[in-house]
Amino acid sequence: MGHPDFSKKSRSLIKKHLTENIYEKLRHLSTLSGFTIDQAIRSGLKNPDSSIGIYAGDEDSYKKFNPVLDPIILDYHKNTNHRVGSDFKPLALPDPDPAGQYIRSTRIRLARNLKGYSFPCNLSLNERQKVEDKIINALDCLPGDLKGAYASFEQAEATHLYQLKKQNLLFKKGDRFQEAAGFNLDFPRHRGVFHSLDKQFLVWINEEDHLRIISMEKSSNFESVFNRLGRAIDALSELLDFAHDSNHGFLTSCPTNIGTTMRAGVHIRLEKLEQKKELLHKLAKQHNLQIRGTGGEKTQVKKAVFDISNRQRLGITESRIIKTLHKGITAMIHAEKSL
Ligand code: ADP
Ligand code: DAR
Repeated sequence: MGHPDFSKKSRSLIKKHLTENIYEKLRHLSTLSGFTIDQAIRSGLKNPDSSIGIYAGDEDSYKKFNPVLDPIILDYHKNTNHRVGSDFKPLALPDPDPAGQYIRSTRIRLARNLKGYSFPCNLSLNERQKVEDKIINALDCLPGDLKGAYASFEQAEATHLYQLKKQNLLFKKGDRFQEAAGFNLDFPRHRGVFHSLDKQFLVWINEEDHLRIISMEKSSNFESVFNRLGRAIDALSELLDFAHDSNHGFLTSCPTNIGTTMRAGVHIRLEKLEQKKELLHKLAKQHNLQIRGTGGEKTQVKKAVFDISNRQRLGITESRIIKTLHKGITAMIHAEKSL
């Protein structure tokens, strides 16, 4: 097979950076788990509107395919390395919306993959079960307010799953980008959601990464949400080994998430700024924030409620991300009040 035939309409980074020379270099290679470049780019080939178009099938993908992954990482992150340590030192931050006029909820998530296992788009059923079992055993050891229950998509009581769904705490089957990449193989087998008793701490198992570690509150209390996540990742890091390298930081299925893997965001109602989109986008750009709909990635904004989160994940510490978000959201609330 010659060079992959990306659609003329495609503007993806994989199309931009997978030159004929690089493809010739990579086409006969496979990673330690047998994953190939052709498997990695399935999604970008099938979905011309992909922004990235490639997913890693294991940690070795970042070594074997680095001739194309590194240019993509530089293009997306404007940086190629994550030579900063992790920083989850507890923060003291003033509440940016103490009267609760604007911010509906605050959510911070991390992605992690277990060292030595294929990533979710490249997992056999047997391996996926081993990943699920390993993570559940670690979650059983969490202390204090992180203690909770696991809702397996296959075995949990329907009422339990229904309750979690109603509270928007479950994840759905992968979208068409993830479907084309192989993330939905055997769905919903060996997938599920762990939640603390107060439902402010969640772990999604075998979604786009082995773990999506989430701290969230229907509040604007950045300090409480961040400090809970810090306690959780410190505990889980004692129990599990995560895929990581000194250059890229923590390794994820999608190259957009490497480094800290952190997306910290709020759902915030900004009725006046919705009528002044150019000002809203100017403020987002100034503070290096991204805007999406509240229904998840690539969804539309509804009723002037925006999902606003950090853009930078690589080459920055976790506490710097929160401080950046805090400063940007404070500026947006100030602008909203002054309109
Ligand atoms: P991520 O990649 O961080 O998981 P998505 O935008 O795909 O981001 O969101 C995943 C799910 O989490 C969606 O159902 C979305 O509604 C929910 N979510 C994201 N941010 C928040 C938030 N600040 N408050 C409440 N729910 C949120
Ligand atoms: N939809 C894929 C991935 C974009 C980044 N989002 C993730 N990883 N969920 C694309 O190439 O557009």
